[in-house]
Amino acid sequence: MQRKITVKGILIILLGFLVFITGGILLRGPQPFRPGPSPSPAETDTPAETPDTTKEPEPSAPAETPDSTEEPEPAVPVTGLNIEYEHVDYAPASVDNNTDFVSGWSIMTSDANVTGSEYFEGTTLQVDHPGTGIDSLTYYRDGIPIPANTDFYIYFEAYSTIDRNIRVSLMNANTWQTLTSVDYRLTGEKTGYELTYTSNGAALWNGRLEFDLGFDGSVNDPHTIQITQLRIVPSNTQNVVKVNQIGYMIKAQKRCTFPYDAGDLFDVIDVQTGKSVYAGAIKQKLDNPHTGEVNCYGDFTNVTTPGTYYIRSQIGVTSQPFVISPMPYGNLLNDALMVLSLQRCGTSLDSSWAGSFAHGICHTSEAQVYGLESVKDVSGGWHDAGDYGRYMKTGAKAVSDLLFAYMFAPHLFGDNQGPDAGNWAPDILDEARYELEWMLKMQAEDGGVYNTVMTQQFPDIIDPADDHMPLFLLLEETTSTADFAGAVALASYVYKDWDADFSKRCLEAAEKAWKYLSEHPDVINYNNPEGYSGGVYLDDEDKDCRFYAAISLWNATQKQEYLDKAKELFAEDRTYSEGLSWTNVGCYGKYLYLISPEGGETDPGFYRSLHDALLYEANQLMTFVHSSGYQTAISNYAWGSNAEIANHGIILTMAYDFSGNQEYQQAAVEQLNYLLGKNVMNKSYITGYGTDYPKSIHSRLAESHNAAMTGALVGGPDTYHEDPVTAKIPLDTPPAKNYADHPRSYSTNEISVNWNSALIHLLARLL
Ligand code: 9MR
Ligand code: ZN
Repeated sequence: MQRKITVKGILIILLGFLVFITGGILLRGPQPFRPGPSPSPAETDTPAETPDTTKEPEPSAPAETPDSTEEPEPAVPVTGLNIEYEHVDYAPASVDNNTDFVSGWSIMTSDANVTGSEYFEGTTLQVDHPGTGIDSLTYYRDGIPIPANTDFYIYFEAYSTIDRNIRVSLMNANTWQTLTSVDYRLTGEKTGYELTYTSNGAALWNGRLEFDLGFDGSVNDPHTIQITQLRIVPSNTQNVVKVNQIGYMIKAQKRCTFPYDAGDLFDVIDVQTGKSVYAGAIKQKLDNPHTGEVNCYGDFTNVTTPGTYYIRSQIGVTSQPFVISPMPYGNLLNDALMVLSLQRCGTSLDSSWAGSFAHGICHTSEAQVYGLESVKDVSGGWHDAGDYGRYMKTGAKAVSDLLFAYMFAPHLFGDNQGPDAGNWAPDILDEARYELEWMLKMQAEDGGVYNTVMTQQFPDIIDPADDHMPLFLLLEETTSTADFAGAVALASYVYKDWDADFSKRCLEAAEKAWKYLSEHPDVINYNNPEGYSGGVYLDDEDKDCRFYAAISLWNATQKQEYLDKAKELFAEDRTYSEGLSWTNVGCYGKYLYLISPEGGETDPGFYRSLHDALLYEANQLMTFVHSSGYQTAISNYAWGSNAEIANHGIILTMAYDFSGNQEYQQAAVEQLNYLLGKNVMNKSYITGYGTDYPKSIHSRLAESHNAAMTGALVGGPDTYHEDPVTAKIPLDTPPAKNYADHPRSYSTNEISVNWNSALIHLLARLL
C-alpha cells in the first residue's frame, strides 16, 4: 500500500513585505485647507511618461484651440479644489510572491523517506532513503488539462547532490495510464531538461505530471534533489486567465486572475520575443460564490517596461494580450464623453462629429404636464439610455460625475471634440451644461422638479427623430428635486468663472428647489402612473439627496442654514452621506465638503466626522475587494452592476485622497480592470475596447443606425434575469455570469448616461 503525504509547503520568503501605504502619503496627501487654482498641464506629468501623445486628450490650452485668434483669452477657471493633481505613485516596490502561495504538488511514498520544501518557482527534496524501486517515491501534480491533438513542451531544471537517474511521466490521473515516460540522469550541476508529447486521444482534464525519484538501482545514500522552472506549454492554449484586455498603467498595480489552480507560477510573456519577462506566484486560493469558481491571482506589478504581453500559467492556460504603457487607455476618456454627446436630445446630430449616428432633430414638441391641461417646453438634455426617456435622477447623477471629474483633473479634458469643439470651454463642461439647461427647464413654478419626460410607452427600435409619440412630464418629487438641487448648486460653483450669468441662474434654481424641499419635508417619489410603461427610477429615500443638496448649496453660498441641515441629516443617520449612484448620492455631498476650501475651517468636527465616514464607507467596499478573486468591490450583481463597480471605484479613490493609503487606489484600479476584461466572462464591458467587447448593445440609437458607439459601458451581469434573454439563463448560474451580449438584453447590455458618467469620473481619477 502506498502512503500519500501532501508536502507541507515550507515557504521560503524571498521578498520583503508589500509597501503599500507609505508611497502615496508624501507625494499626494490631502491638503484639506488649501484652496488652489486648477493645475496647469505642465505641473502634472513629465514628458517622458506620456509618449503616445497623439492619442491623448488635448489639454484645453488657448494655443491649441485653432481658428479664433480674435477671441479673448479664456478665463482660467478657479474651481476652488484643494487637492492638487499629481500622478499617483502606484507601484509597490516589491511583490511578495510567497504569501498565500499554495502548492498543488504532492509526494507519494511506499518505503522511502523524504522531506520537501517548496516555493513558487521550485521544490527541494531531501531524500533520506529512496526505498526499493523508482516509484517508491513520486512527486506529482494532478489536474493538468491535456486537450486532444495538442503538442506539449515540458521543461524543467534539476540537480541532485549525488548523480542519479529519475523518471518523468505524463499520465491520466484518473486511470493511472501512462501517456509518455522518459528517464533522465541528474548530476550535481543544475541542468535544463525537455520533454515533448503529442496528445492524440480524447481530451483529458485530469492529467498528472509525475517525477519518480525512488531507488534508481544504484544510489542508496541520502541526497538532495532540486527541481525548478517547471513549465508545461501546450500548443493549443485556452484564454482563461483574466486580465485588463487593454492593459495596465506602468505605475499601477497589475494583477491577473486565474479561474482555477493553474499551476504554481505564471509567466508574463513578451508578445514580440515570446520570452518570459517575469515569473510570479499564483496565489490566494479563494472560493468565489459570485462566479462559481476557485480563483487565484497573480501580481506582476514589477513589470514596468512598456510593451505588449500576455500571461501564461505554469500548466499552459493563457490570457488575452495586453499592453503595459504610461497611458494604455488611448482615447477611452474622450470616447466615453462622446457617448453622452450622442445621447443629446432636442437637437439634430451633425455627421461632422456624430458620424454614423447623425440624426435629425428629435423630441421638441411640448410635453403635457401629467394631471394638468398645461404643456411645457422641456426639450434638450440627454436620452437616458437605450430608450429616449429623460429622467432627473440619472441626469443629476451624471452631471455630478462630469463636474467632479472636471474639478479633479481639468487637464485631462480638451476642447476638440463633439458639437462644441473649439468654443473655449472644455467639452466636458459643454456636455454637462447641455443636460443642465434641460434640468433647469424641468423645474416647476413652485421649485419642485419633475422626475421625467417620456412617451407613454417605450418607442419601437427607431431613430430618435422618428419618435413622434406625445411627451408627458411626470410628477414632481422630493428625490428628483433634491438631486437637482445638489447637481445644479454644484454647477453654479463650477461655472462661476466660465459664465457668471449661467452660474447665477443655477444658484437661483437650486435655492428655489431647496425652498420646495423645506415645504415638503416628507419623501415624495412616484412609480409610473397607470398606463405609463416607460422607464422608472424608484427611490423611496430622499435624505441622502437632501444631504447632497444641503452641502452643495452650502458650498455655493456659505449659508449656515444649509450646513446645519447637512449636519442634522448626518447626525440622524451616517448612511445618508453614502453612495454615488442614481439612488444614493450622499457621498457626492460628503466628498464636496471634504474638498471644499472652507470645509475644515468652518467646522473641523464635522470635517473629521465626514472624513471618518468616507473611510468607513471605503473600508466596507474593501471587504468585498479582499474576498473576491477578481478584487471586485461589489456584493450583489443587480441591474447596472458594472456602474456600481465603477461608482465604488470612485469612492475608493476618494478614500485614497484623504488617507494616502495606496491600497484604496490600487483597489480602484482593479474596478477598472474588471470593466475592461478581468472578470469571469473574460469580457470587456466597454464597447470598442479590449479583445472581446459587447457588439450587440441595447440602444435604439445604435440599433436604428446599425452601429455601436465606442466607449460605452454596458450594464453588466444581473442576477435577477430581468429581460427576455437572460430569463432563459439557468437559475443556478453564478451571479457574475448572468450577462448576454444581445440587443434585447436590456437589463445587462443596455448603455446609460449615468453609467458612462461613472466611467468618465473613475477614469479621471485614475489616469
Ligand atoms: O438602471 C435602472 C435599474 O436600476 C432598475 O432596476 C430598472 C428598472 O426600474 O431601470 C433601470 O433603468 C432603466 C430605466 O428604467 C429606463 N431607461 C434605461 C435605464 C437603464 O436600463
Ligand atoms: Zn430626443
